[in-house]
Amino acid sequence: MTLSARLAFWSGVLGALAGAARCDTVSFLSPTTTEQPFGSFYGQSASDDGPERSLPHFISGTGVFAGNPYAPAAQLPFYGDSGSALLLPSGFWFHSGGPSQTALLMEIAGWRDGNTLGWYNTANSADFGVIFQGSDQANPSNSDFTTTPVLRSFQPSTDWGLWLLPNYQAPITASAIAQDGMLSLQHPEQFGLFRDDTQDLYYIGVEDTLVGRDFAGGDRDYNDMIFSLKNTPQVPEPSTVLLLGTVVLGLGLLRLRAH
Ligand SMILES: [Ca+2]
Ligand SMILES: [Ca+2]
Repeated sequence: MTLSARLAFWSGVLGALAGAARCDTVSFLSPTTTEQPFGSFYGQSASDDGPERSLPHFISGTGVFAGNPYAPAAQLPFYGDSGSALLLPSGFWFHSGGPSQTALLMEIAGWRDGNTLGWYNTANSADFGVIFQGSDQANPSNSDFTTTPVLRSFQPSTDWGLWLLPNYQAPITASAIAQDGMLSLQHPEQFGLFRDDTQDLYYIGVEDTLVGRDFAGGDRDYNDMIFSLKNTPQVPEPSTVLLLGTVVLGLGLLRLRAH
């Protein structure tokens, strides 16, 4: 084998390993949940806060968010249930290797001083962490949309979801999350989940008053908290690496014999 052929071979092997490392990082209760085109459902949202300040405006960098350097300014797809006329978001959770990086980008909410966001272990909701405290503020006020991102890094469990405790001022407890929290698995309609595939980055908007599965509650502008999220893909299981290594070694031995 020539040197260039060897390099091509090993870069192929490394590429295969990297591909194995990039596990799917979001899962849904409903198997029909897929990426939906921008413009349907969330794209038609109005807002009680005033015109042109709902989540889709932030995603597309339009309305009051025009020129905001932290708005993705793209028509990103969102995750919804294509089996429903309402495009219901399905309960979702992440599967990742951590740590996760997040940036609070916007809060337009009467409860912006109290809304608290965190992660929880989907196998045990007593295992949880706070991501953004109520006192964290990305923009100065409900009428000043200048973003100064609040950056956070956290190490969640392997399978984890998001919770929001609306206007919660007391120390966070597991029972408060279970009783009062809006969990991504039980209340997926509180979260708008968008994904920028080019950067493996999620943009998530939260509604801090109960929307309900009939979408009759809240004003559904999903701008009460807007943040980006980047997860670390889970590394392959040691057994997978061992198997791939054995295959590579076997291929090498076969090549040696062929010579
Ligand atoms: Ca806040
Ligand atoms: Ca709202």
